[in-house]
Amino acid sequence: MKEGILATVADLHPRETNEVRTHTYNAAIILLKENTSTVVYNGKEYQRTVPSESFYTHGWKWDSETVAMGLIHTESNPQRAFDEIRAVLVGQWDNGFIPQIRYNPTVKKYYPQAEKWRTEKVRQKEVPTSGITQPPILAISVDYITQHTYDKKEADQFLDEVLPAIMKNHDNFKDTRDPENSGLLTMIHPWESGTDNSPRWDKVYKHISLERIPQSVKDDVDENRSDNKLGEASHRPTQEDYYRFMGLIDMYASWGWDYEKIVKESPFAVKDIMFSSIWARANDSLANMLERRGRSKEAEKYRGYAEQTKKALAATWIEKSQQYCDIDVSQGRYSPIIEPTNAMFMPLYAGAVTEEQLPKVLKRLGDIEQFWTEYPVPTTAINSKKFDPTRYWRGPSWPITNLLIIDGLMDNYGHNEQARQMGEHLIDTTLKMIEEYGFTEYVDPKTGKPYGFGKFSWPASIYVYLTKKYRKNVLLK
Ligand code: 9WN
Repeated sequence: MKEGILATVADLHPRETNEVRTHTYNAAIILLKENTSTVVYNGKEYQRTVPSESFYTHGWKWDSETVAMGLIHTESNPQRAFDEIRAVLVGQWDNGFIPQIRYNPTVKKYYPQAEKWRTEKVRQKEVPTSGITQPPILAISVDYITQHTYDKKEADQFLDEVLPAIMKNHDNFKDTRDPENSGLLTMIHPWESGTDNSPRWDKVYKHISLERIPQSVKDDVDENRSDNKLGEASHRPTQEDYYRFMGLIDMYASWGWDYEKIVKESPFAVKDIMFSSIWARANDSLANMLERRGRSKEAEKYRGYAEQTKKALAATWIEKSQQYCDIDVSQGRYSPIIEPTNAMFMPLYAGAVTEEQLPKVLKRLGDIEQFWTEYPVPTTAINSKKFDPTRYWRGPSWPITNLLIIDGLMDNYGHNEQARQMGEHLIDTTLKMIEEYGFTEYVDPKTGKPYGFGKFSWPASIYVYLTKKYRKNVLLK
């Protein structure tokens, strides 16, 4: 077996590789079943996958949307995948907004609990939700699962059922998060990005002074925060991060979740390149689905959004720093954020990388001093002062962000030999980290050591998805 960076599971004897893959694949399917939870809203039962029974016992938006892309490949095709999406949509507010968390009223393990958000006046009465959202993978997921549904008629019926809600959601994103029509979406809470304590937000935190966060909020965090007790505190966001997370929630709740005001006046408002890259691809997916249903006039609008966002993403490239960048737009600012994180590779997922930018992006991704580690892709470059191999989104490699980079390289740039080879390598290393260490939340990018909460649904569903999409031939009967 080869040593070092090129050693992947594919270097094993082929039979052995197939056995490892088949074993992990089967274990993934079992875990997805175990993490299925039934929740009752409006007297109706909904089946959904919780991220992890150890802590995340409710429904999370972007987790469920990605999990559905794995579930479609299980024997329950298409039922469980469709249910997963229905269980996301049941929490949609009247204005089209889809919240990050749909709470299960019977479970209390997670902090913050439902009542902290004070969303009663704006959400569906029977579905307790948070007041912020998460990356817009919904349309990408529904496009994928309906293309992999065995029965085309069933797929079409499902599309007709959910397309109005998806369009409403995209219209809400466009109206509330891009009022200036820049093509890039504004996200207003670190949790919305899905990469909670990423160094990308450090600079923006300077506008949220800890002294001005109400003492009652800090006391509540000190007393009730549970992630750092159920999990290892030194791997989680810091207490100051949590004061800011909860301080923002308290402020927005006191503003009645008025998004016009929040986007304009919040001290935390960022044009996020990862969020926006997903947004661009999601609009292409939505346009594809509408076209498939013969609704080409409506498709044009979302295709237009996708094109606009791709151009806007390409324009965030800063030659001097050799990267795309987020932009702090809080309270009228317009200040690029330069941090060496894996968010800079997300325009690949959108198909926004220009021909001229592509070799530069690949060079950065393939640099063993920065991102091309033994278990890539670290969330923060390993040569950055801020790199921390175990602290959540400040260093570890996560299967979800790998998936976005892999699909970006393979679907959009697969015609480029180097991009394709890097994509192939990333598929193998992502599968390998799961094969070696199980379904853990994230891993140390240098050693592959597992961290975070265990028995996690994301790696399980991503394992199924990547295997079925890229490595189908390795599965043994
Ligand atoms: C807050 C569920 C979620 C993921 C996020 C991840 C983490 C929550 C938390 O867990 O965030 O949303 O409390 O830590 O950062 O991406 O969706 O898996």
